[in-house]
Amino acid sequence: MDEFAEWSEGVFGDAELGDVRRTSRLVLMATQAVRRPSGKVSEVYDSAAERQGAYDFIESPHSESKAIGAAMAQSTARRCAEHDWVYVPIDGTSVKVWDGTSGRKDFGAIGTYTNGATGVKVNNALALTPDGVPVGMAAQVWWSRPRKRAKKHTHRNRQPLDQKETQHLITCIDQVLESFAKHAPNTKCWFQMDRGCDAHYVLVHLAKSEHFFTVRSQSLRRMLSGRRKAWVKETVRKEPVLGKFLLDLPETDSRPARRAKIVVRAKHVTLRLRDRWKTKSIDLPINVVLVQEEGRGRNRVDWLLLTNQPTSTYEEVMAVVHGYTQRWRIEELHKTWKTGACNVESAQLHTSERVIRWATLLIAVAARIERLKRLARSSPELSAAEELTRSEIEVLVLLKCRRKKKSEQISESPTIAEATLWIAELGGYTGKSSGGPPGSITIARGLERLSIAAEIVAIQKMR
Ligand SMILES: [Mn+2]
Repeated sequence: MDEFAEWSEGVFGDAELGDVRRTSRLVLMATQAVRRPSGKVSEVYDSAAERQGAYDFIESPHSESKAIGAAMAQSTARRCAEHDWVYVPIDGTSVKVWDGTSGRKDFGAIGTYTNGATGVKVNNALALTPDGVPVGMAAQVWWSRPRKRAKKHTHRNRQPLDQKETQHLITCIDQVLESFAKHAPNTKCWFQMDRGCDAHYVLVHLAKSEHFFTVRSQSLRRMLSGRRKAWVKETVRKEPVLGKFLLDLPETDSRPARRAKIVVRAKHVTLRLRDRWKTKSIDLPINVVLVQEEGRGRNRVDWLLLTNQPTSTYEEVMAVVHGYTQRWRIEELHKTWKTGACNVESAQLHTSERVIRWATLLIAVAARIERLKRLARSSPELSAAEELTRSEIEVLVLLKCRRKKKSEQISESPTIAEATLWIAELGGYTGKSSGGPPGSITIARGLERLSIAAEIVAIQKMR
């Protein structure tokens, strides 16, 4: 078995699809997808038989996406069991699928209701080691919104929509907790969530679990218990500065990467959480960390983090801030999944269930690419043999030796950082265009070329 087949068996081998042949097909499909990631089924599977097998699988009434997702989450939890705790960033996104049939397909609305975009919504939970290396997907919860915004205040729709969506987030948290209770009972999750996840019910729910959490507060005007009009941000702002540090912010759609000068403060408070109709309120004791960039820029960092982790010393507060920055890993995963390497939105499948099946397979592939990228940066000295098979390393060394500079020394047993760099070079990485370390796209392309070369060498040896 090569490394790709081994990985695929580990992630999807336990999928309960009612027939072992169906599970074998899924494992085969995933093996090929991780070798040659692409959003289009027809590009991943090049032989007619493989392609037909893949379409049959995706269209079968028995290939339930829930069972595929459950196998993936279970294998992630098992691999987390060796750690005392792991980070679990959760974030919502959507997979856009164009419905060209004026509403006859079952895709829901995404984005704003007026833009007419259709697709499927999803909450993703990713597990990361304490070093910030992706382990795999810890849970996925999919849903479709109605096509049109529900009229407010009708009897049937008394619950506001955003509250219904909060329910999907709670389901996602619960799936993570259930799968860890079963497969990694001694491992704590440290959930990391952005403003989109901050809701009264989510905070109360997390506080009741025995796990850790940090949620960025959406409202800066959350009330403190006991006093009228005591806003939490203003209260923490009056605390003395605990420390200053430099924080490297990654590039986003709206800003370039930059280094920010940060000031932190923290305080233990009791929040008064009230529901939308202000019929009842709950007092929640919580630690608050205020992370602010110095200066006046419009896009400056201004995070109000709510956590159940200790915040009495500078080190403890820094652990909370560092943990929150690990949330960026799920944003990067979404990027690799949706654009670039895996391109899930180009799938062109005709029902949301089929899109979900294929997208679940592709997110496991995306998580593996992110894992390799992060390992090369966080544990560069690790032996490449930890992640690649002997024969793949042999072929990689062979290919590298052909293209090396005269002065370069090539080790027969490279480190993970060297191997990842060579893989990225096969994928067209030169280090010149971005200036940074290899990214997901060049790594994915390099892995594809490596797998083809390794296959040829294996065939040669058999002759
Ligand atoms: Mn978000």
